[in-house]
Amino acid sequence: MSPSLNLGILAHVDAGKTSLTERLLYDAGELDAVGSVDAGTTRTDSMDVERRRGITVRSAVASYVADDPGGTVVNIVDTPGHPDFIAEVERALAILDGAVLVLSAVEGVQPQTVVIWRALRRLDVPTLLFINKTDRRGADPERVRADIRRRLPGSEETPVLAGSALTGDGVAKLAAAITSELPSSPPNVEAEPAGVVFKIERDDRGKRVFVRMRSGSLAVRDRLQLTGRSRERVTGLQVSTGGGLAPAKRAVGGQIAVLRGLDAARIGDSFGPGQVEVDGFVPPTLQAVVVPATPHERGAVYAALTELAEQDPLIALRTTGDEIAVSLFGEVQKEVIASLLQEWYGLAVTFRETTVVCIERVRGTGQALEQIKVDENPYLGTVGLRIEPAPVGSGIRFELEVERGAMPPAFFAATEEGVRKALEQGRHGWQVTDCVVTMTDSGYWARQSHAHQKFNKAFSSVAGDFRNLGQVVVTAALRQAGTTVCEPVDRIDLEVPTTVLGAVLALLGRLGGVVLTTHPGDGVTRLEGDLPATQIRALTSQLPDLTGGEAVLANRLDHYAPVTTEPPVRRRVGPDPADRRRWFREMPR
Ligand SMILES: Nc1nc2c(ncn2[C@@H]2O[C@H](COP(=O)(O)OP(=O)(O)OP(=O)(O)O)[C@@H](O)[C@H]2O)c(=O)[nH]1
Ligand SMILES: [Mg+2]
Repeated sequence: MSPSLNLGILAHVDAGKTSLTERLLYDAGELDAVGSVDAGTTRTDSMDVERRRGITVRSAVASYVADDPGGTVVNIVDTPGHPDFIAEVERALAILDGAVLVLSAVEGVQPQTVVIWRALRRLDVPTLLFINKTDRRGADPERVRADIRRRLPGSEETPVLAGSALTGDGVAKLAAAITSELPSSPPNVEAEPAGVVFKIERDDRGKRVFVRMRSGSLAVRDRLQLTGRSRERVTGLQVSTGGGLAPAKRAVGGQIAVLRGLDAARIGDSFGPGQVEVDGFVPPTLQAVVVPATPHERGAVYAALTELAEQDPLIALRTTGDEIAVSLFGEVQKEVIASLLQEWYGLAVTFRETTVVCIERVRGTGQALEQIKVDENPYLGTVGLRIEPAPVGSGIRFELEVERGAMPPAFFAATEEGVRKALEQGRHGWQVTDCVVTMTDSGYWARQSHAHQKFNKAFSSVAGDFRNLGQVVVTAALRQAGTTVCEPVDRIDLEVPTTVLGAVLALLGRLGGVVLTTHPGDGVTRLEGDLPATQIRALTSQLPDLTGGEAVLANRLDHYAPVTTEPPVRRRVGPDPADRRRWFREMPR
């Protein structure tokens, strides 16, 4: 069995990753003709939206057999370059033996080049650099080499090659370097089976789960337990060979396999020992509400988005009442989600404006009580709750100050459920977090159990009573306690030419940023600071002019901070438990 080399092709958007993948496949004899991104005919940009837009959205795998004595199977993972799809790159990083970082001979080092370079160094992935597009007018590989030495620390060691994906110039040398310079994974069958899920597709037969095998061997009919999921049987198996995916009896360490039968699988799931932890990228703090073109398709849109979220775990769905909101990295992602819903599910949607996702933190202590049959309480239950702030990052804790045996466990659980539901929308409509809710009072009417008497809801408490009371009481307590709306603040890492440092600092000041450190370098200054996430878009739109396109910005969520101006409000969906009388009228037992 041949060794495998799982090779990531990474770069800033448009540097030529997909074109280079196509050329490598062609040179290796995998393709009869070289496809073109511009004509929408490449192997790895296979989704309609990718072909139409000419950008890569999802990572794709294509393989060839290298011209080396071992007949190494090179599995190319062609990744997206647009920052909205950085999550795809993050997932790819966890499975690589090596990488080719592509640069344009005209544009040189671009912001995403630096972001990806840092991630590759952090994870110690052996990397070749390829300066592409040397055929283009304005190409200056020597300038780009100097740029690389200056802006990609550590690049003096892993080799820099140059050429053109379009003409094929220099690509044979790159192919040779891939096998001679980058380490491959020998077939590893002895150890315990281990692997990680890095991609999921769906077709009419169900999920296709892409796994990078780290060790051991896996066969059809084996039962596999992914961490945190139930054990499932592998019902189908393909492995990547030169020539693409082929049905196989077993997959072994080093290989990329596509498994069927694992219905519970999600991207990022793993099995067995020795997993690589990838961090450094962060969840999105933007969101937009998805509006179905026809209201009655809301259910279908929700179901479709749930499936998409499985393939892209960072499409986090939030539903509040009738509204479906998705979390986002940026505007292009909206367009891609809309296209996917149209193409795969025949559903037309639009998006409302993108907003940042705030949270609410509890300010003081508040307490409220509803008692059975007192003051118009229509529910057969007594619930008293106290809410108070808890340390940042601790989430919501529910505790009991009443005896655990005072009520059936289901009634406590229903109270907690109501509490958590109500805290999804605080006084300003944002998720309330970092608090402790303590149940101080409880009471219920026991189930009628006399002979000949059937269960009678009119005289017996049910879980619904406590779900409703939990919402009403915690909302009243929260009103007393008060909340502070907090907005996401990003940690920014910004590199600019030192000549324009003053202007950049002034801009950051105007946008409400705080500079924490500055590191002067060779002609450039790198600074770290904090900036409210709402201002990132303003920063990225003004930087190119200010810095002659020389700025390199990376940003990630750092913390939440109280908003200093008028707090943004998110429209409440559904009845407000703070309006007690109305709630009692509209939510009958
Ligand atoms: N002249 C020239 N154009 C190239 C070369 N390689 C790619 N291109 C063009 O550059 C554009 C982007 O190429 P892609 O291969 O889609 O780049 P990419 O890095 O995969 O882009 P994303 O996946 O969207 O980040 C297309 O118009 C290509 O035809 C090259 O070597 N020379
Ligand atoms: Mg591409």
